[in-house]
Amino acid sequence: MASSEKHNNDTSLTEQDERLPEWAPKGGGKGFACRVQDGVTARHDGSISKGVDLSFGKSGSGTDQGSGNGSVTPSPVRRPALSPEQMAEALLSGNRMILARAITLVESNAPRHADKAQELIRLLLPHSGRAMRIGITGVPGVGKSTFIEALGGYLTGRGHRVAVLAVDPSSSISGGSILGDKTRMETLCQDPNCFIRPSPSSGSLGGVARKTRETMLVCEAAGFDVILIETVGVGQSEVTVRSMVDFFLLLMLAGAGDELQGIKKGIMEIANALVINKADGENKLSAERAKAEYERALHYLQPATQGWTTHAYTCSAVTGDGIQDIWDTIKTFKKITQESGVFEQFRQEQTVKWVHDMVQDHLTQRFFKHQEIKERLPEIEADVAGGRLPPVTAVRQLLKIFNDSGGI
Ligand SMILES: Nc1nc2c(ncn2[C@@H]2O[C@H](COP(=O)(O)OP(=O)(O)OP(=O)(O)O)[C@@H](O)[C@H]2O)c(=O)[nH]1
Ligand SMILES: [Mg+2]
Repeated sequence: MASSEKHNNDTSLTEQDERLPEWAPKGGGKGFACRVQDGVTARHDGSISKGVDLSFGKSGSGTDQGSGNGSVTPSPVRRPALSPEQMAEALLSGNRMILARAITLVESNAPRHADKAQELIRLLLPHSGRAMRIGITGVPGVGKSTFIEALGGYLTGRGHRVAVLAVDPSSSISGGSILGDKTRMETLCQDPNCFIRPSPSSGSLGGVARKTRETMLVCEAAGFDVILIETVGVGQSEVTVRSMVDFFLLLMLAGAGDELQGIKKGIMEIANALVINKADGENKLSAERAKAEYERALHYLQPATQGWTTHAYTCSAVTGDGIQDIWDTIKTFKKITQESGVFEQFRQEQTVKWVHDMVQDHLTQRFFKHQEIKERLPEIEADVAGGRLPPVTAVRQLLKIFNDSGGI
């Protein structure tokens, strides 16, 4: 139709562009005006429109919004694909939009992304490892997100660059506390020296952990020097996070006289610091009492890290009291363990364990996805459940099926 043709050809924005659409009632006036908007250089997610000069590297303007020289082709559908080399180069030069894209690539479950993601990790690996990696755990509601907001803000205020990641296996079912966390970390979210990434939301705990580990490496290569990983202190996720951080902090609450109840001894044994949160207002006194009780309990436990005595502390994530003390503790821990060599040794052990975990994950996946196993498994399971087949024999049978059909 003539009017829309004119519309498409005329992209200059003048008063004359305000014209009545054909569906407007007669005499509708300017309230029914419509205008054609010019294209923009960057789309809502910060990606760059096709046609924009994509010169990565140190010479650029420091953003990835393009050169803004007007060479814009409006409304491209796809973002330009970047090679792992281009991504790595942009990341190392501090390009934040590329950081989000690189993490999305690393987190992708699509088989076509796997090789590219691994190549990217390989390129970034030599530039990673320089951050202090801190795990933060505690029961729901203890104040993990509020604590991270307080500690993160304290650190960015002192020139650190902080990446906040999460391992939340429940997010694969419920969407997790992703939105909740982002709203609770409102100030930190807007801090240019902080990057917050919610938990990858699919797969087993092993899968989520692998992605978080790789995301951590990407953030380190991008120049973040403190990594905070939040995980909820129930189930297995805290043990998994322990295996990827240098310092592990357990947040706790002061109970009414029964401080040690409900706390798994195991989790205290893997912590480098017990922090009684919400030590403010009326709670302050009971928090101090809880601290003394935990100190006594810690006496009977093996220290989590050789050469470091785990202590209890109090803090208030809301008022910020005690936050500086905790950061000083983490710095002292780093100094002592680096000097003794325990820091490096622990990281090496973690990397080796990571390899073992990945082999285990791969083999398990391959096994259960194998066609012949899928066909025979229900019958064998039924026999085991019905008491007709001993579990050990079932395992032998399954492994034989897998081996004989070329599974390995
Ligand atoms: N008084 C006081 N309240 C706090 C403190 N820290 C957190 N809270 C409150 O405790 C509630 C839970 O805090 P969150 O930071 O969401 O706790 P969380 O551990 O991240 O919770 P989940 O993500 O659900 O596991 C919120 O209402 C906070 O305002 C504190 O130091 N003092
Ligand atoms: Mg939280």
